[in-house]
Amino acid sequence: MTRAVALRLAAFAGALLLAFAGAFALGSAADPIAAADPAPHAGTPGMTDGMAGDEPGGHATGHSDPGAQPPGLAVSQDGYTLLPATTFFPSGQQQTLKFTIQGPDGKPVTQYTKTHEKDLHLIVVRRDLSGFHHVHPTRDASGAWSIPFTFTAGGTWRVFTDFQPAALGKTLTLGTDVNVSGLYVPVPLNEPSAVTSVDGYDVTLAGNPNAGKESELTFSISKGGQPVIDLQPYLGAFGHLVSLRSGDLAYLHNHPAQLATPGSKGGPKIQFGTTFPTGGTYSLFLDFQHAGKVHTAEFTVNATGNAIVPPATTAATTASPTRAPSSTASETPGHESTPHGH
Ligand SMILES: [Cu+2]
Repeated sequence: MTRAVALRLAAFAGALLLAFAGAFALGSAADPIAAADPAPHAGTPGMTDGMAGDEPGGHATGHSDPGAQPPGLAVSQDGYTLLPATTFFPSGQQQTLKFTIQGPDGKPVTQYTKTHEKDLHLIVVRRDLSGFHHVHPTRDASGAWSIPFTFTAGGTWRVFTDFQPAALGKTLTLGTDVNVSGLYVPVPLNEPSAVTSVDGYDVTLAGNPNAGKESELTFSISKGGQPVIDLQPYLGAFGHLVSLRSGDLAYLHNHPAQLATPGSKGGPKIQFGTTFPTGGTYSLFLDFQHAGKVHTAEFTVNATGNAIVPPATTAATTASPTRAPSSTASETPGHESTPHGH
């Protein structure tokens, strides 16, 4: 089942749910337990030091410590803790996603070292790896981060914060789960493919995704059969690649080695060095900017070391896109509503 089909099923199931909702409301109104608010609970306990996810000016190479966990699996690490203001949200309504990063002194962190032009990168995705967003919240004087955000469907969503405290010589990626009410229809991953489409762009992927050693991944972007040769720098790079491991959503964030100075042009190829920590299936989300808009291309990759070879004639033969809900970067509030400089 493709994601597009799953979405249509979700819409149909939603109509069914409305039909049942009245009966359910009658039942729950008489039941004080069912009507009670769920109590907040803590996230996962702190885990061990992970690989550096986002190294300024280069790409994540990963430490060679074989016992280390990848980033993004813990809510607390090295004395820093992600503290969401709430972990309960309704779906389909714009809410304020608000949180602090608590430092080793117990206070909200207010001093950051920028990575890729931002003090903090916020990645939001549902646990089934649908609905990916990469946005940039704003921070108030007290250290609280916030951004308007709409969770498009029910389910458990993962919120990652990718940042470097000024007092720490490395980046951290802390993650927490949040609970979104509303209909939950899990969306299966797309089959692995060397070709995808987003917003009228055709994107191909070539490379040998290895586990445990660096793999070179090359994305090529075309539009209407023509290679795109005027990609714009977005947050200091021609591409940003977030890879999430299926199963536990371990987090990798990579940037191309090639520099993207202001006003320069990139494309059609964007190359990344990526170290998948283990074998397994990963969702890859490539952000790139063209003609003033940010787009997110999505791939499913099996880290097996086997070559991914795109077909020779990709642009004209690309199938209709199978899309995750709300993964269009241009719809993302943070890309439009927050200034890119601080
Ligand atoms: Cu970012």
